Amino acid sequence: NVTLTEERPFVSDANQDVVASPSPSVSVFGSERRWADTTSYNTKKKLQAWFQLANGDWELGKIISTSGNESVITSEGKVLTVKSESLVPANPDILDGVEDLMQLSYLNEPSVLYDLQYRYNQDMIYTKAGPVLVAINPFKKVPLYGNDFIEAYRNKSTENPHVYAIADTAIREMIRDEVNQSIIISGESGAGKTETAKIAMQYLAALGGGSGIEYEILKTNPILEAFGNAKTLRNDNSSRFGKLIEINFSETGKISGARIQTYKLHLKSGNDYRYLKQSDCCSIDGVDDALNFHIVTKALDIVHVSREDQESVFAILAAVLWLGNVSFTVIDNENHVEPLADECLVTVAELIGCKVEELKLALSTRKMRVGHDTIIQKLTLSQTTDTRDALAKSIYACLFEWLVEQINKSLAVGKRRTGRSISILDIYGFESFERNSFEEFCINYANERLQQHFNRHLFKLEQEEYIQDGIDWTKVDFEDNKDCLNLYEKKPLGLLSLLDEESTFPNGTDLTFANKLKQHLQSNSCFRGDRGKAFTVSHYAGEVTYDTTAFLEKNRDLLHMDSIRLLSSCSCHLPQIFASNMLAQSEKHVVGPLHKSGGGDSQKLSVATKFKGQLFQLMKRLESTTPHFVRCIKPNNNQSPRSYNQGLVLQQLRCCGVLEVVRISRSGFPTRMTHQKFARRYGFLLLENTISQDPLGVSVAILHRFGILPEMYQVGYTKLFFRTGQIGMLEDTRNRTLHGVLRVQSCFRGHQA
Ligand code: AD9
Ligand code: MG
Repeated sequence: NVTLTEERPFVSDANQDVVASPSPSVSVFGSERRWADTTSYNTKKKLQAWFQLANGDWELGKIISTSGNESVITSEGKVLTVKSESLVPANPDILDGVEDLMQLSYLNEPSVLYDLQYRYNQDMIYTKAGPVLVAINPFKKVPLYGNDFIEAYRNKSTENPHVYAIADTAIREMIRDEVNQSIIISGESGAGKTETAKIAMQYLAALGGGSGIEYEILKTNPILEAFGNAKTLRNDNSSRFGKLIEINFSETGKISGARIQTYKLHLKSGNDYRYLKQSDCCSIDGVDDALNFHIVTKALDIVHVSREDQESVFAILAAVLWLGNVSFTVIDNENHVEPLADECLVTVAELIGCKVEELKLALSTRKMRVGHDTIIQKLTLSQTTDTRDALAKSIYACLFEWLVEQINKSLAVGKRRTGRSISILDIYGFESFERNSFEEFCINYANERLQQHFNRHLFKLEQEEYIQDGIDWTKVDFEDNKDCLNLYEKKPLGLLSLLDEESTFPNGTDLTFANKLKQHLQSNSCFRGDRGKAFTVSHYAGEVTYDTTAFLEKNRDLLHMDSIRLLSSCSCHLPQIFASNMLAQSEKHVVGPLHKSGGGDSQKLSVATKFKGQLFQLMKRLESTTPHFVRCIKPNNNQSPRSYNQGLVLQQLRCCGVLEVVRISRSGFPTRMTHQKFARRYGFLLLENTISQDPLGVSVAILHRFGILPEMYQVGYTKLFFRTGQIGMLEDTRNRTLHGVLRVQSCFRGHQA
């Protein structure tokens, strides 16, 4: 039991309106990018405070004495002397493990970290941060799912934060407001996004089930995972595609169909999936491949992919693997090569249904248009290998798209699309590594857009509450990330435009690209040109330095027209479908001033531009929905249960904007209290008798009597709104007047009892 002295900040006596701390850690209209976390505060005796260890972890201590700018604290039997200003206020024990971070009296980084850890240690992996659900990957089975839990959330007999609760709110709001909903799940690789998406689907299927289609929808998971996931260093079952699944509901709230949109992003696949044998990860402990194969074929049956088509699917998979084994031999003294006409080449040709000779040409030559003539250029070994790999990748990508198409056909809603939908987005989160390349450059751009969506939503929520209570919301200033988005998107002088321009210049290199950025973007506050080929972008989640090595190459789509033509002429069952698709697409993309200089086979949309196009489509779809946000957090890098790495968690909380939510909620008028409550709580501090007066009158009198500055509060119809820290002063006075010493803990218990 901790006895708290009167200097202890106010702890609310009602569950719902706990008041924020009096520590002015954020300048309200300040330009700080991140919410300050190490603000010092009155280091009074006996207070609990956080101090930082050499390794960066935070530890809890109790202040014994303070002299000058140093404090003596005890922590786990040790006595230490620390700089007072480095202490960060800790919350009273009674607030240990609160369900919503907003309930914390002191909202600082160590307190947030501690709250999440406290809950995580008890298998409470879900916590709210205002409107956002934070989910920490348990890396083990936790007893939180299944019918009993679904039932409990359905009939609202539990209020614990949960993905089920998010899904439940989505359904209710969809029906109540007749607005489509979306559940946006983000986080690092291995943080649990795909599992979370499945858990949400499980709930939606249980509540909206009945027609049987929900069963099909759940079965799409093993199929997409079988073809779209791979083992990586960070996740044994890592999704190699972003996914938006839209589940359609009838007017009565029953599932009527679904649609899946994938964002095959041309990312990572190069390194992560270059022909199975190279990475020595063909078996995973505890995974039964034969059983999984059986599950997948059964699931394909359920989504109406015929056994014949399934055969073709596996034939195409085999073709991809054989293609990887095609080898080359030098044919002249200019180092040009052609493929060996061995078993590999012959098998590939047979499986995809083309002549061996055609395949050979497509792999070893390139048609170029020069003026009105077409010339045939022979390729060197590295060029042919690239061509081969690009072909294999695109066959695989087409196969995957074809599967998604089949699934969508099977799940298609009836022709009448009158009902509403809930979409679940499972997409990569913000990434920042020691070395960041083109992939991170694209992923972080997408996250910057999603963050903007997120900010706007938060802003709207706040705004609604202010307007509802008649508050002037123009006084609330939220930080925006539009400068960074501008840096990416501005034409012609933005990161994406400059990248595309340089990618089409025959003499463009990564270095000329980096120099061009420095030349044109130096004035943008979110950009910094670094030494050599690097540049730094100031993202909402922090600075990221990108190395431009291979940017141009990755941005140019390597698949050449020759390969596309080959695929479109194949006779086998499946490529017909997708190759024609592809040809149509690439022809569509020939237009546009960007690619004028390319000529011949390079007239295609760049990877970054395609990415941007897809992102805009995605945003358009999301913008017509009411969003719900889930942020998945990976507590350690070893995929192991019961291990919580503070530094790792903190970095993710920053990247996924959880700390931003906290900051945003503090930058407006985060403390709210009804007139009645305010009058009851502080009315006795007025000298005059207030019993007969109305609560609003008493409230205003209190505000005046204690000289609270007009810019520090707003009076709403039903509530008073305060800036951070204002209530603390009143609370001090109240406590001193009442007791001198207040036992917060027992007072709180008394209330809860
Ligand atoms: V990636 O960006 O696709 O590489 P995800 O999707 O974020 O990644 P995933 O959902 O695949 O991660 O989760 C990784 C692993 O964590 C799973 O295979 C499970 O073993 C584990 N996991 C995640 N969430 C849960 C959970 N709620 N309960 C139990 C979980 N285990
Ligand atoms: Mg995943």
